[in-house]
Amino acid sequence: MIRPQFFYDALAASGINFYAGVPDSLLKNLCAYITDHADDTHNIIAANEGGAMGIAAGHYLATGRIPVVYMQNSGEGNIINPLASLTDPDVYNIPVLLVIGWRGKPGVHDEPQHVKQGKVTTGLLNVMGIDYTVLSKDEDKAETQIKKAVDYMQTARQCYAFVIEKDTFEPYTLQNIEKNDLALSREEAIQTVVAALSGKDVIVSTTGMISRELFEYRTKMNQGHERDFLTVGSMGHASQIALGIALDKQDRRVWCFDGDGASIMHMGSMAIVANKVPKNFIHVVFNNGAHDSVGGQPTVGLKINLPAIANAVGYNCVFSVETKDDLKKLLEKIISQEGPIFLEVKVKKGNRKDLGRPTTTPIQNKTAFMEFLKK
Ligand SMILES: Cc1ncc(C[n+]2csc(CCOP(=O)(O)OP(=O)(O)O)c2C)c(N)n1
Repeated sequence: MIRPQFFYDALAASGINFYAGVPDSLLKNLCAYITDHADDTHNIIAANEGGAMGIAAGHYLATGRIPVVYMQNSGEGNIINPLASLTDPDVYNIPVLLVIGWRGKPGVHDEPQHVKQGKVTTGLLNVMGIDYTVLSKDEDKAETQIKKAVDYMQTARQCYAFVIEKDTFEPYTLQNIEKNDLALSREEAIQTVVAALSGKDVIVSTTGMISRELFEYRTKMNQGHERDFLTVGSMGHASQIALGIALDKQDRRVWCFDGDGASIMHMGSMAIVANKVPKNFIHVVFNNGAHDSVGGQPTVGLKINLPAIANAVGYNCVFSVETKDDLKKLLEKIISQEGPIFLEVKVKKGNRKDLGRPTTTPIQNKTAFMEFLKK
């Protein structure tokens, strides 16, 4: 394994000290090191990976220096457009060093949402004409790779990618943890909301721990899983899936269980929800101000006023709560209100250490959910 400090220092020695990206579990130790060592103007946690490419390109335009964009390979989809129409030699020819966590690498067991992306990770780079290498876990070899990559980017002015396998970086514990003083846990908040639902209601839940906690609660309560569409991938799109359902199934309430990171990733979607005025739509954002599921790196979630944004784009009613009692009272009240409703539940960071993963496959989930919707 290589030390995050070694990688960071090796890039700094080549004049590379600007980072933008979206955190990833495979890059958790590197992201933590960057968060602790680069100041706020040199490490921007972006709304999504495409946005990170834009920030990086802007840095290059302003300084002439090569920036780094870090991401999970699931973010590759979000960077295809900027790669093709911004940084490519056929357009502006801007060099960016991509650091891509390789979830779902063929031969390495991973969750279903990573399998396809893992298979196409390097193929997508090939098709986009991005030269890449798998970063070595040996520091001497990695140093040679870094020198080669920097030489290439400086000469050709083109992007280059380091693809990062599992266990490439040594452990590093984040020191600058942004603590919030909230008391309610996300899991308790999820359970409180689910307990208030009627038997006809359905939930579309977002990527990461939110779906996992929802799944475990249903198991614990012997409720079955057919009312929940667990959006295990497609980060940031749960509200649009819920909208598609709500528009057709107007006799049911459709709840979207979102994260702050996910809702901010494609925030424009809120405007589309509000504009369609689905009366049966309730958007719940469990806001812990962090990308909790991949290491707890900060989002801007608790620094912005999400309900005010929902209000401004036209949700029918918006609420924010942070205690279990207030959440319970509010749920009794909103049951009789027309949507689209936006409910922010401010929660503390962290999860149960023994939290499991869904034991049904995505196809089983889809089939059961569609059957339930027909009833
Ligand atoms: C496009 C994309 N980028 C990055 C990821 C990796 N990822 C999975 S969950 C997650 C964090 C989600 O944060 P949030 O929505 O705030 O929910 P929390 O984990 O805090 O409950 C990230 C970044 C992903 N799955 N997809």
